[in-house]
Amino acid sequence: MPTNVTIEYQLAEGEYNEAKTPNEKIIALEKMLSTAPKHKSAEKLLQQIKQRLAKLKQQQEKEKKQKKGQHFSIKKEGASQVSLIGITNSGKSLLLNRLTNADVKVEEYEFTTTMPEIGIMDYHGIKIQLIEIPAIVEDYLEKEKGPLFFGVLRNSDLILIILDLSKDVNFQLSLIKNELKKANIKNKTVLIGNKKDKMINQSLEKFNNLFLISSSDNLDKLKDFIWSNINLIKVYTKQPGKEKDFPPIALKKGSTVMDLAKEIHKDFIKKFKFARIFGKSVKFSGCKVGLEHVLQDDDAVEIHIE
Ligand SMILES: Nc1nc2c(ncn2[C@@H]2O[C@H](COP(=O)(O)OP(=O)(O)O)[C@@H](O)[C@H]2O)c(=O)[nH]1
Ligand SMILES: [Mg+2]
Repeated sequence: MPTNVTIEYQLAEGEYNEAKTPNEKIIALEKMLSTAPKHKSAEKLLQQIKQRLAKLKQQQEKEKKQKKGQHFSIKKEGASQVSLIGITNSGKSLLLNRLTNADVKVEEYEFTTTMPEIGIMDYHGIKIQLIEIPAIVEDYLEKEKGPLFFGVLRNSDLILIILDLSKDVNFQLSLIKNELKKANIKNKTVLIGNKKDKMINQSLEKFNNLFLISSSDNLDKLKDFIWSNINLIKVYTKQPGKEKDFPPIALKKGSTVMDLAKEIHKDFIKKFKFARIFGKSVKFSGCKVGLEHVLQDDDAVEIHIE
């Protein structure tokens, strides 16, 4: 114990020794700091307190940031969650509005979207959740809400990188890829070149799987493109002699008749006799198959039970 400490200091030190949480420790250390003697021989003591305090605060800050990143996620709705990212003004909001039921502000000025915006896209009766993330900038993770927004990407089944074709695409892509890399986000990405109508002279050959579009184009092909990059198939159920039922059911790629039967009703498997398939996964329409048969996109399945 250094010389000449006050009773207040001793009490504060007692509190520190008994503190259980980092926050309690910080409060006690602050008390110690304000009550510690200020004369020359106590310099070392002051230094020690300050160091401990700084370390604890730093730790607390770090934990706060991490928590933010982890805990912000948008509740998944529909069969899949797809995020849109890109530089400001690349046309993300307009695309979101056109693809979904969203009605988000679209403006000529920059940084219009300041919070994630959500919409539901209908794809042949399958609901897909689309989320626009506020525009990518350098050092995104260091921005106040950066970890929060990147948290959404981590949760997404697919990330659409929206490139503005009226500006340098190489620059945009390296900025975006670099930010994703720094954040260690490894979710699947695909490229969409937007504002095709205003494309500047630049070579796009090296980008494979790049989908080009402008706001005057029909969206059907873009929807197909998005769907083909999601790890799902859509399968229709059907009653004998009738048209296929609507809406279809979304299943993981590689799913079997058994997976479909489970989705519909648990008793289906017990009573299952055979299924007839109308679609790509069979050689002829109405082919009889068993529970292990692997389904394909757009198959219609007639399940026969005892
Ligand atoms: N010429 C052209 N303009 C577009 C296209 N898509 C969006 N825009 C315009 O680009 C601006 C920015 O659009 P916005 O959707 O707000 O971009 P965001 O910042 O990425 O969300 C608006 O003025 C849009 O009307 C397009 O395909 N062609
Ligand atoms: Mg926007």
